[in-house]
Amino acid sequence: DTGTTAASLPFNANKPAEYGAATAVPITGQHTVPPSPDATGSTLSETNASGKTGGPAEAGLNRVGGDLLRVRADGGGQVMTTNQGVPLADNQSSLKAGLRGPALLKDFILREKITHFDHERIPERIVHARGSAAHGYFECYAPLTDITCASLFAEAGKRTPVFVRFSTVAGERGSKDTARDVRGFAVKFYTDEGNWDLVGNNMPVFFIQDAMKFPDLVHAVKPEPHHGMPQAASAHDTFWDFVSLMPESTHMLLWLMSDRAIPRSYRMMQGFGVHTFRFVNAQGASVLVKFHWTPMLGTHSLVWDEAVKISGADPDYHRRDLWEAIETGHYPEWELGVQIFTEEQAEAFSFDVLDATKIVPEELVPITPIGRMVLDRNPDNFFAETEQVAFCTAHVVRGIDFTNDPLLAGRIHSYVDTQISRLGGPNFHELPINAPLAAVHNNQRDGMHRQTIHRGRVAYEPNSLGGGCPFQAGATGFVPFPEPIAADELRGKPEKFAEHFAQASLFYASQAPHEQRHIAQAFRFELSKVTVPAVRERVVSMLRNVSEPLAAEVAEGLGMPLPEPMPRATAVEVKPEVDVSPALSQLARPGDGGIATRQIALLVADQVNADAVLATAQALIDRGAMVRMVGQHVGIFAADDGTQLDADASLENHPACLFDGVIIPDGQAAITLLSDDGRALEFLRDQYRHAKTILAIGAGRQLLEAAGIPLDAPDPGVIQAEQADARAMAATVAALAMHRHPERETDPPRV
Ligand code: HDE
Repeated sequence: DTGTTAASLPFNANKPAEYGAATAVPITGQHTVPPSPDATGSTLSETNASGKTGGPAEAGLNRVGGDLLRVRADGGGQVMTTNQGVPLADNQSSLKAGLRGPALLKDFILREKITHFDHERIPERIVHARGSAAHGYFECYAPLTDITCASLFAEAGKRTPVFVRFSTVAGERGSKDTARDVRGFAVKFYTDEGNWDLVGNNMPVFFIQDAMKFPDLVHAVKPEPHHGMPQAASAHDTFWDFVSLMPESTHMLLWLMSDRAIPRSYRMMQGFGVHTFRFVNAQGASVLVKFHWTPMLGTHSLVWDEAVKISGADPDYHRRDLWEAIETGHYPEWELGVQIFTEEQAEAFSFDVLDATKIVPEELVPITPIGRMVLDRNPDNFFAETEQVAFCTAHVVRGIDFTNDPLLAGRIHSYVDTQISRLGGPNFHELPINAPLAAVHNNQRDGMHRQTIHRGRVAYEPNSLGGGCPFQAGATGFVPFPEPIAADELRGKPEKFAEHFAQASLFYASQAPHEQRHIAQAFRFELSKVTVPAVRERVVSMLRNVSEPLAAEVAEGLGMPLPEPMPRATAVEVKPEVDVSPALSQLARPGDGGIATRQIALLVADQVNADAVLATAQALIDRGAMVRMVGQHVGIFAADDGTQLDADASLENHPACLFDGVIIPDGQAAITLLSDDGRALEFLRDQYRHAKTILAIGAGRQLLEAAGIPLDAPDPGVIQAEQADARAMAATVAALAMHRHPERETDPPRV
């Protein structure tokens, strides 16, 4: 006996008798009652019932009423057990011969706990390893029965549950969110006629035209195999070596070097199905379609210097943003649209719609809105849902079919195949997050980790012993579109696939001046990390076929002479239908003009002007913005009227890159303090350099001067006001709604 009384032990309130002879008699543990879902502090959001959470199905919704409640576990108020359900007296100390004795092999409780732990990890995805996901629903605007018999598009207002995972491509599971990269945009629709996975990206084209090249592409972009560097970055030799030998990647490289590759938020990026798909109606007639997701908040990006700094300040930046928006009830929303065209139209295009390195310009085929998607519930468990979800392009439903895009063909195989090793066998469709809400009946049996208990002795077809069941649906089931094919077997590509530059030029020409500038800067940065001069040269020679000014700017930035243009793969002159497509600029989709969920820093220090702090905070909060007081430390500051202000962020733990805008309140003493603080000055310089909105009230102007912010030229993003009055706040809100003020940017930056 150590002589210590149980009550005085500070270590583990649930296990008062942890030491000495008292351990011979296990003591019943204690538990605290968890807060109700409504209580503040709860991280659960079950109140946001979606079809997948078990809320009652409303009229006109899917007839399936499945939910995840059946598999949810919650230990609140429960006794602890082994995996066999045996209640545990003690799961904190191993079983030993004597208090100081050796641990005993028969301790099945220790062994079960450690064994399970030893096997907790599963292989990460080969690509798109890092991601974040959420539940929600898709709502159809109007019946599309004339062009597709897909049940989710059958009725106006019909809701289908969805689970959506956003991801980066190159980085490993624990890598940063703000790498320059493509973003995955994968949607699983749990329709009442089975699951449909629309596994897209935030860019409408891809690097390669044929699935055969995918392993090469991924080997080139992933960390180099000898030393495992760099993590989550395309800025290295092997990537640029490969793509510069593959001119078909030019168009995608323009997108990758554009601001699209560093989105401000998953909630503020477009999504694309990339390939041309088919809609098929009940009569078997087909049209070609391209899928587009458009965010209601508009398309917005970071700037590169900001993305680099966020990588250090908050590697989970996009994950946190999505999670917090949903927890605070600001449910992200996208509109689904389709470009609809016929085979005959497609044949007349200057490009091939089976070529995934090409878009169909919106000026050629406009987007028809067909529904909206709302994400309104965070997952309960990251592993069970976000990690185990298995998206497969092969998962289509009646009314939706493939085209002969050779990239898509490889994907139809790859996704199912990869889940078998990643999720440990062919029954991954039974994992709760993957299981369709529609019933599953077939003669597939057994395999690793089978959950279903099939009844009866019939597992074959045809059968008479089971009454011929399960029976084939015939014409009411999935019938492939009967595309006529008569051709020689060969390995090759259509003529039109050989044109690699026209749409890259179109993309570049369609960008706003600051977007073009960012593209040139991104090429400069990435290629400056390439160590082999011949690789840099090849990329610049490629760019000469896209835009001479762009090639010249990049060459100058790399201190190299202009190389000869890259020889073209085809002598055939392509006459593009459009030379400029305004829809390709992010400015074309500014969003709803609001500032909801924008992160605003309110700088505070002792003696800050209380009126200015409270008035600005209120005005921004009223419009849905997220306002944080950022102090020289976290905790309490005394304002000039004695009000206690509680800062929940500090200049040290929340640098400028994490905010969309900053307010400098009035208060001479506070401004003097901040003017002597290098962190405060750096905060303002970064806000300015990253083209964000700054509001300075009264004496706040002195902080701008101390930080060296240029105040000579008018700048709609730098607002100075004597008071936090309605006029000042209106100007600030308007400036924040513009997202950034790129007209302020210079290269190199002035500040
Ligand atoms: Fe993928 N891709 N991909 N991909 N992809 C995977 O599947 C593949 C491509 C995309 O959040 C893998 O489950 C091949 C285009 C997303 O879980 C793998 C080819 C587009 C996700 C795979 C492509 C995508 C993946 C890795 C060329 C946009 C993440 C783990 C033929 C239209 C889904 C996995 C999630 C994931 C193969 C090209 C989007 C290996 C062979 C084009 C969003 O199966």
